[in-house]
Amino acid sequence: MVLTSVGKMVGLQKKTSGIRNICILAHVDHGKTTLADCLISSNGIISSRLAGKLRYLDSREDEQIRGITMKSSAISLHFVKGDQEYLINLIDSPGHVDFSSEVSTAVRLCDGCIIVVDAVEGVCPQTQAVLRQAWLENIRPVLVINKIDRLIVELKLSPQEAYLHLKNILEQINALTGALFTSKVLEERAEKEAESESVSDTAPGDQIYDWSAGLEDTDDSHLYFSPEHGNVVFASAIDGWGFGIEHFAKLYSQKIGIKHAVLLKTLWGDYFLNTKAKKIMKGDQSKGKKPLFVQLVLDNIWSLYEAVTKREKIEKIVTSLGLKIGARESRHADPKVQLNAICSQWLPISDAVLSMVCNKLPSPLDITAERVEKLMCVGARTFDSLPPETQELKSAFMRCSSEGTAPVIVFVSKMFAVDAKALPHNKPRPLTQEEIAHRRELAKRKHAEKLATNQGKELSEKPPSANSSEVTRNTGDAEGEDQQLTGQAEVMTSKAVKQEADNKESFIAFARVFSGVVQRGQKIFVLGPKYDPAESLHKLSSPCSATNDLSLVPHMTCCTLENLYLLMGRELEELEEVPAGNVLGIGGLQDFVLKSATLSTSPACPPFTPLNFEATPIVRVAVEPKHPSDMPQLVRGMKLLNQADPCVQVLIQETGEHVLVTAGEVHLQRCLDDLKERFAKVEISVSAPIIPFRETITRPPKVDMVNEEIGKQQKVAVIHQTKEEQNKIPEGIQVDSDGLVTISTPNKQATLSVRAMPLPEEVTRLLEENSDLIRTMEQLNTSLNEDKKSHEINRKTVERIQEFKHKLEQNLQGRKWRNAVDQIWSFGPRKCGPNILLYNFEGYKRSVWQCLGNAVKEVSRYRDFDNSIVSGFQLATLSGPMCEEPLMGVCFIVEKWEINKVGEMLSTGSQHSGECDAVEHKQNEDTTITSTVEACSVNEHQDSSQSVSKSSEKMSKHKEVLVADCYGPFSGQLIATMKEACRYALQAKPQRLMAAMYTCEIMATAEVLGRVYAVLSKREGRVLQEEMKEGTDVFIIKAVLPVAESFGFADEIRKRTSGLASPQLVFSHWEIISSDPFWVPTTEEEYLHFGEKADSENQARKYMNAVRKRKGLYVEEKIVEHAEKQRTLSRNK
Ligand SMILES: Nc1nc2c(ncn2[C@@H]2O[C@H](COP(=O)(O)OP(=O)(O)OP(=O)(O)O)[C@@H](O)[C@H]2O)c(=O)[nH]1
Ligand SMILES: [Mg+2]
Repeated sequence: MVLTSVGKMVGLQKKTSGIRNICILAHVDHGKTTLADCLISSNGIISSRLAGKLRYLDSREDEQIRGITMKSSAISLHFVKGDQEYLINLIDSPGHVDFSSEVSTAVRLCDGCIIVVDAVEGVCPQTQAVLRQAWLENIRPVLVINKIDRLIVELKLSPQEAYLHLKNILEQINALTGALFTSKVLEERAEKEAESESVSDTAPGDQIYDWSAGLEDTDDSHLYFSPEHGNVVFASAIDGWGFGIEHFAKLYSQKIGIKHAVLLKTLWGDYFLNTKAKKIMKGDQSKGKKPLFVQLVLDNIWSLYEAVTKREKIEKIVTSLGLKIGARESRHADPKVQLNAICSQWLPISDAVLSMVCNKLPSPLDITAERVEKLMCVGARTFDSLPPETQELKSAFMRCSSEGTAPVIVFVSKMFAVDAKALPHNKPRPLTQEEIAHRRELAKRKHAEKLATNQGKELSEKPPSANSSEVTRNTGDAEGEDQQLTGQAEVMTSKAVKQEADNKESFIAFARVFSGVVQRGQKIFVLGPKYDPAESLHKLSSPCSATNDLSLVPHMTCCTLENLYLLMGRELEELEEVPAGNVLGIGGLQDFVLKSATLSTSPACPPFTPLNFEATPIVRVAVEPKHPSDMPQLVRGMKLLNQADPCVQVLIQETGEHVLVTAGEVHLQRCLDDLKERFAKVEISVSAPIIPFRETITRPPKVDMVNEEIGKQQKVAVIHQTKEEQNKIPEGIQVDSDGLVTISTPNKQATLSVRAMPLPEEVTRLLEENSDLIRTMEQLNTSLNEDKKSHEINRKTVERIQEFKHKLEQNLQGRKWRNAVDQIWSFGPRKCGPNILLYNFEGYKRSVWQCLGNAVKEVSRYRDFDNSIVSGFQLATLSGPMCEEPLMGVCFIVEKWEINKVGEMLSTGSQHSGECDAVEHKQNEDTTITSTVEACSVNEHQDSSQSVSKSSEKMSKHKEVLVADCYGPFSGQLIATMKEACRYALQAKPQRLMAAMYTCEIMATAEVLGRVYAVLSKREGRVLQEEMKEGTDVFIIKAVLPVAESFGFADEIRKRTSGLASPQLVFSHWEIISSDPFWVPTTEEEYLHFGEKADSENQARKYMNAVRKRKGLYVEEKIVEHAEKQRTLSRNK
């Protein structure tokens, strides 16, 4: 196979119908990169002998060492099938959960994907996840069942058993697809019904979904994986073979004379061959017959493997298959090599997979209207609400045209860093003949000189070698020295330049052209995610070009496309232009694009919907340079890292620490390596992982720590404890026995009563799941309040909000929660978190449900300050009293909010100074009087010219303002007071910490099962489920594990089980730690059980104190108690 030239590729890029943009998706280690190797070797980029060993697309060192892919990377391949030529832009993606964001970036650029499933492990959690991602992006999948050799060699299944096993896997994966499909159809149907109610006639062209009628009459057969539809390939990537049943159907239709079409339908399934009648009959097992697939396909493969391992009849098989095996392979001692040589000729995997891709996956021209609309409509908007110019662009997407007039639309899904040295224009160009000759001459001369000096100095023990490699090495040396002698200055300068290039990371945008032709040097708009064509279009002068002044337009900049590249795995090839439908690399966007962006020549283009990321960044560490002076490099490095990774978060905490937030341990390690070796290039020290906690409250317990009912026994320490508690609460704050906290602002103008209540678990979960929706509601409400003409709200969004409200109502039942849902004032922290603020006092009405249309335009005395209360609540929920971690599942109810007239007046401020009412100010007379006197004297002193005959009313008002002034602005006081009130209200209830939990699925064989359990229980893991994988001796264990205990877990499991089990941890939920961090024994029973000091382990307190220590907060710890040891020592002296 000859290498395809760049020129050829450029030609292929122009034939859009022959392009396939695909990615390979699977669970970790199911063989994606190995499969990619096989496909690459078909293009001669790597040798077929190395395919599967090289893992060419894993170009990073750590990827090779660890054996897992961490970055998705792309390569373009050329494939010829019959008289058709195809260009396949292939993207290999990582399977490890930590890198699932890389999958999202890959999927966005593709039209189809290959799902790989390990024949032994079957459908795994990530298989499910990637299938869902493919589904969300509306790209079409095909299936490769890989590692079938393991069924033969490892599991030693018979062909019949293997058939059943494979059937099982297919059923599993189809069940997944079915679940995705059904939910979607139902959703679509509901939407259609709603639509047809409101809009009676839609243009026939707009009919997007052909399944409008519902499930019964929906043709979903093309969605499922089935060998007879040609979207399944059975393969062993490592042995280089793979086939779809079409291959065998063709073969046997000639051999046994049954029609090709019939065979295609019956080769997979419960059919058998009646040899006498030469007929295919249905029903295999009942008659004890072999299914066709076993008889005609699997039996052959099994006997080939047997023959090769036993080294019998190999030649016979080879000749009967009509293959030619090289002498080297046929005599090779390792049967694997022979197998590979035979199989890859007999059933070449690349042919099978690539022809399936070309037949079954769509070209860029087949992009569906549905997908286009999804890409174009961000958030709550409907396609119809977009400006007409924008709607017109839909047809450009659909045409995917490469004509000069077509608008250019490009999506950048990630930025990746490459060493500047690796860029084509920085690479050393091959030497010309003359240069080579010149160098050779120099080298020879030098060599001769060296030999002469050597002989003169010492007698070498080694005879001068005649070995050719030695000579070349010497010449190399000679060349170096020669250069040093002759052109030292030159070397110096080139060194400096080189070093500069060394240190430089160049960022390439990983992108796809959706319409038009991008050209090198072209000017183009960069549209940020918040860019809104509706708002900006009229600001731009039509005909607008990228050279216009863009400072007026928010979220839009203009840049020049400096370089365009063809992505070829580790290599980049420079291109002049790239037509629509291709994946490409773009240089020079470093300063314009952070992680992803939309580029277009048309300002009407909307930004694409953001990528769906599945992973939640949860592992955070603080980093600092070993040498403080390296700080600037570190900061720069972190910025680069942030740009180069789609998922990492880089932030500076309030404490000044530089923090990295990553998706998991493996991801963390990669980020740190990158930071140290590529981006910052300084020594760094890394803190232990910062484990996130949440703070919450619970209902008072019914039983005590020794499981006795509370209330029945004598309370020994009750008095002692209550005293202590009272000490905590400062003066001026009243806490009643029910936990209602009443507190006034420092200037005593307002009084708040707040109570905290735990939210039911389901509500907390609902809030968490719907945080995006809550954020959208918040945005809608703000724009309503500002009386901005807000854009039309998507009906779907309204429905979702209604459903959300309904669910909340369902879950907030009972006397306590009467009318609660309607009284929701805000969510927090950050206005979208899992805590609720309710108002429950007369004379106020405000609702988060405004956006549903029941807006209350209410003017009341509270109105000017309600933002302060909400802000106070936001602050309180952002950091709780236990260890300043965010709250979760807490409801604060404001039961009273009184503002005195003065306070009110302060709100209206100086504007109304003339119409000031008589100030009644009974409650706080004492304080006011004393301070007004002071204020007064100061005032008079300062301003002696002031007339004495001022009206007393005016005077008093003036004084009040001054009083207020000494405590700062009133709104600020309210914020602080609200925050305090929330905190004390919390502390009046039993507080608990919540720990982040991972779920993990571990596959382990029976013999290591015990060890897996041991590790799990040591780390406080809880096993949820254990089941045996059908047809294997592998157990699947599902467990939950606190994040706090998870560091090193994967490694420990791997070590203890000698690598036989390896878990993947995925963040799942927050769980309350049942122990009370402030617990001290209070009853006699508890005293008896735990002792007076109760110094047995309290997990929650340990966690809490660790966090407090890290944050530099006061930690209540008894360092030495009773100090008996010391006393004895001193006496002995
Ligand atoms: N027996 C057998 N082993 C295979 C086959 N294909 C791949 N492997 C092995 O499976 C392991 C993982 O292969 P990779 O190609 O790196 O898997 P991957 O899906 O790219 O893994 P990640 O990128 O980390 O998700 C390697 O050790 C391969 O040698 C196969 O067909 N048969
Ligand atoms: Mg891989």
